[in-house]
Amino acid sequence: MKSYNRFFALLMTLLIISLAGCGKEEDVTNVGKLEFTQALNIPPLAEPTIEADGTKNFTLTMQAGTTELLPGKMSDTFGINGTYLGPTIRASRGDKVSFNVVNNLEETSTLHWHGMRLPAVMDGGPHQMIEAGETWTPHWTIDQPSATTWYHPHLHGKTAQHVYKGLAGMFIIEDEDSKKLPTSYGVDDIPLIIQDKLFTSDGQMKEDKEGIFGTLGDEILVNGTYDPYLEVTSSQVRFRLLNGSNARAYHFGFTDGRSFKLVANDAGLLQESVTMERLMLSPGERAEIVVDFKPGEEAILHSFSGNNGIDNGEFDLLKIVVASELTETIPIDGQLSTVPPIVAPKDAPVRQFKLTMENKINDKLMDMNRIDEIVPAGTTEIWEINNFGWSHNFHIHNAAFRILDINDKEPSEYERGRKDTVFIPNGSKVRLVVEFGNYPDPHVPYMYHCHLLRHEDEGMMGQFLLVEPGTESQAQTTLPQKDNEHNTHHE
Ligand SMILES: [Cu+2]
Repeated sequence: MKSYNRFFALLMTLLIISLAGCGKEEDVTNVGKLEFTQALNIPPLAEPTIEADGTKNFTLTMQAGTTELLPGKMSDTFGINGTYLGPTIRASRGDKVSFNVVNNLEETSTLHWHGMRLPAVMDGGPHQMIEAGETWTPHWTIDQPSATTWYHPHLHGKTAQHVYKGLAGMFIIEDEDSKKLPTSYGVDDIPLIIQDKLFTSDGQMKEDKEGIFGTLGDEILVNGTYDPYLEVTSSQVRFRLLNGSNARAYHFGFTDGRSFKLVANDAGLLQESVTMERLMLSPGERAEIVVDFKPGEEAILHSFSGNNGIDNGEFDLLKIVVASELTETIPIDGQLSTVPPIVAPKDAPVRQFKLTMENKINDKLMDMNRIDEIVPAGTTEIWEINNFGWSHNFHIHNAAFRILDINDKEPSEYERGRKDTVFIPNGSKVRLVVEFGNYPDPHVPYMYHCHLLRHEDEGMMGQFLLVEPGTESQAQTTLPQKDNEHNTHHE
């Protein structure tokens, strides 16, 4: 029965892709169109104020504005402390951090810390709404290995629109291990936020409300820069890749076929680097790569085409122009992460999740008042995800996981690190060993969901409570109609 369903799902997807394709999807490309004339924008590092107890306090102001995304054309955009995207936040493991998230938009939003281990009430999910004009003040202690994480709104039904308009930024966590790699921000440690866009002829961003996956653009912005180039001055550069797109997946590589070293998956460093030439990231996923450069050369970071419906098309992403004299850095060698891999305990509980054509999880659409799963805090479980629908992916809040197997086969070497978001190909079964954070709260749920933002907005999301182990049977399975939705205050 299962294999029949999978076969049927695969057949349907092929049919839809070929219909949707009809020349359009497959021909999408910007290759040959770019001249690489704009210096890549590097989002500024957010400057915290240090409170008496050492807490790093950051102010993030969400606002509307206009931005020259395409040369000579102004687009209506959203941004954080600016008109498009937000600053990069950098903090170290052990740091106490706090935020003033000011909503100067004319509408409600939220700000979610994707990849962060923190109490549910600080998570910035659909329940932590920030009304227009209000300020939300989350705070927590960073307690997880170094990683490239990010922040973006998570208002139910509006996530796609808010992220697409520009509300997103990178959040870098450092520890002793991450210092084995280049760390000079903007010099040899470069953030790359990749987003695809559809533009009207007068330069406004437009969303696709019709397609199966949501917006799949034909133009690319990197850190908000169109037609970008980057000058590098170091023999070895670490790039932090963030797929900040609504639906598109990228197969990263270089047009000259050069290899690079993958050093981190979403939620942390690998045990050792893996040399590779192509790397796929679906929406919300991150990776860190280290690339070697020779004096005076040029290289083009590119996305190659795939056949998953969300990755059709060829794109040049960034031209890298290498200086004639380079700072030599120590080659990456040996052990990177000293954090033990996530291991499933014997008799680890297994939960099953079924993704379907109607963008449902276990035959249900998201309900803000329904708790779908109750998980003992601090435990490690196996989550088995079976995809009978389109291409989807799966993100779990306040957790890190390791891919146990994909269709019963061990994952490739490059996808054995710590992750929080994973691509689930149509017709596949992916098993994850999930290590949950240890912040029990019987009242406020965390989310798990597809990170194709249209799917998420349409309800491809579930809610789980983390509770004190042993109290699972007493936990509530419904939430009061309106609570915990007014946790902000007027300034
Ligand atoms: Cu999906």
